[in-house]
Amino acid sequence: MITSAVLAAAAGEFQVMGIVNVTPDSFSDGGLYLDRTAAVEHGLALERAGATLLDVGGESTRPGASPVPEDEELRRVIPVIEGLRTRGSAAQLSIDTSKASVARAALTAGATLVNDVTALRGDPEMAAVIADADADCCLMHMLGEPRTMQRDPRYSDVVSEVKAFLEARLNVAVAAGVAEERILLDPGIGFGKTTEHNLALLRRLTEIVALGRPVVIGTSRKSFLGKITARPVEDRIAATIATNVVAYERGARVFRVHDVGPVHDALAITAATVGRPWEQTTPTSSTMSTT
Ligand code: PMM
Repeated sequence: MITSAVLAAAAGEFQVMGIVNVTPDSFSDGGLYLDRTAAVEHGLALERAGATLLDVGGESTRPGASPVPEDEELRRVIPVIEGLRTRGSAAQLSIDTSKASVARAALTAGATLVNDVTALRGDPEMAAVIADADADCCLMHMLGEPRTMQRDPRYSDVVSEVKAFLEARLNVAVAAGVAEERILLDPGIGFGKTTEHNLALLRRLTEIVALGRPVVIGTSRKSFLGKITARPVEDRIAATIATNVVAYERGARVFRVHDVGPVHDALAITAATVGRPWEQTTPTSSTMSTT
């Protein structure tokens, strides 16, 4: 069954969005899943670990990254979306792109969500592609562009400015024919933001949640976690979990992460404790008895 992130998030559940980067240069997993089969297997493994959404991306947006030509991006992502569908993935598939042509091809291949880090500013045709397909979309805040965004970003009040931006982009999307109930919003952790900016957005996330659309949060392994903990990128799971739990408690409902299993479990406990009535689930495997 294909679940909709928007509908599930609206119902108060959380969704873990597993990251499937088909790129040579993403900051934490670049080059690992460039091969189509490896990327599909990785996506299926993330699904088994608890992801109900898989975000397939063929262009790195890490600070300093250069744009990828359209044909190369298509060559990377479309076979992975087709492969996930062929292999019976039940997850909702998301395409992480700012190019309308890539989004259109991905939607045809089986994706139903467009994750656009430019919030429809990157390609004038993007809104129409999403509206025509009646797809879900995620609009993210970014100050500047990936090549230069971490060069001294400044705000007078980062939370108010990100909120105003997201509200304006929500209005643009709706005016262009995208159904409001299909839109998710993301403050864009790490996209033109210092550590203090990222922390302020997490601390005051309820102000973004107040816009009334499900909020997506992407902190996974990001450099501000390394700045605070002094841990390298491969050793930031605990920090990633902490930020996602805080974000859930402040109202975020979709969590974009690399380490799906640990984050899923942390959110399941958080949701059971502070989010909604607990329902018993049967453990899939058990190696020891617990009391
Ligand atoms: N972060 C990255 C890429 N895409 N999309 C959304 N909606 N939110 C994010 O925070 C986000 C994103 C960069 O992380 P990666 O290079 O590990 O994919």
